[in-house]
Amino acid sequence: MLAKQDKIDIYHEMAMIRKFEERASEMYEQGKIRGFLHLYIGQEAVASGFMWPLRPDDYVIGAYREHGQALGRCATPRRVMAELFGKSTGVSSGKGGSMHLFDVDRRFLGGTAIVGGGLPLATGIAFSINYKGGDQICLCFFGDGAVNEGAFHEALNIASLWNLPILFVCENNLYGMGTAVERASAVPNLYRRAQCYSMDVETVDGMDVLAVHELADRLIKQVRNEKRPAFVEAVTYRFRGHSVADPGTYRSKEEIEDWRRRDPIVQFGNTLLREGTLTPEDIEKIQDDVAREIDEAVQFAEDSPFPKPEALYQDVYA
Ligand SMILES: Cc1ncc(C[n+]2csc(CCOP(=O)(O)OP(=O)(O)O)c2C)c(N)n1
Ligand SMILES: [Mg+2]
Repeated sequence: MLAKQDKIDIYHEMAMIRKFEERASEMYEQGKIRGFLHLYIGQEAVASGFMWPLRPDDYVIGAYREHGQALGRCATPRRVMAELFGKSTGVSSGKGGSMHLFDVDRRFLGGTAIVGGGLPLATGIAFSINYKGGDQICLCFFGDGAVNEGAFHEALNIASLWNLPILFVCENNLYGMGTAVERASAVPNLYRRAQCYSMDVETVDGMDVLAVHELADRLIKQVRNEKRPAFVEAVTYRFRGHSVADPGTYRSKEEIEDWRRRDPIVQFGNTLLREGTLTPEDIEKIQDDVAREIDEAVQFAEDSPFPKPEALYQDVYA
């Protein structure tokens, strides 16, 4: 059970992630952010619900739609925004950008642009946890598109065979770029793809943060205690295009509207109002606080310098 303050903090975090993404989209249109920008809007309940029960010494791996996950893992909005701007104060010193957020202090080890590329990394991290006799876990996020990559199958096979402490979280937002899951996957119930590797599998409504949190809390404890991998298919939806450059002609207006009615932040806000945890004034104040916090993050990014040319040779692994 979540304490009252935890619920308020989770609501604040989800509202902050949403506002961050909306402002990032504006900054992209103004040419302040370049390259790819994949927004997480609509999927906030997955990042917040899964991240909340983690310990600070656990590890997290994301894919390339990972702003929400990096922010949920306590990377401050100012350092993530600065990274999107390519500034030296960013989480990856301005050399990673949107798809390569990395925060070693918070054990957020990417941000990977290669679809499915995070899964073998998670396997290696979990192997190192066992090798060193630790009791951390690795939480590994990826999209529905990754399930059809060879790396997915190699990683799940080894994780199960070697009893690795990984919680695999597939964010099934029903599309990989413009391709619907049922057009890409012979078995569209993605949890069934993991079931054949002899691990516990679950599905969850990825628009309901309380349901996500309850499941995450239970499975994180299970993975930690049993030192066995587990798999979750969180069914969710991205309200925007694949990237900000996507006109999104492959989805109907009705479908998008249907999912928007299940907006995870609005739903959670309504629950908190109904149970008396928050008043409408509290919600308004949280929204104002979040807007200020993100304004400050944008200002910080604007004011920060670009990396110096000599920084090209720093942080290079050889
Ligand atoms: C190995 C590889 N193949 C193809 C691509 C091109 N690509 C970029 S995103 C994407 C779709 C991935 O969809 P999904 O995993 O469902 O993530 P979502 O965008 O829905 O979050 C593809 C095919 C890539 N980045 N890496
Ligand atoms: Mg997808």
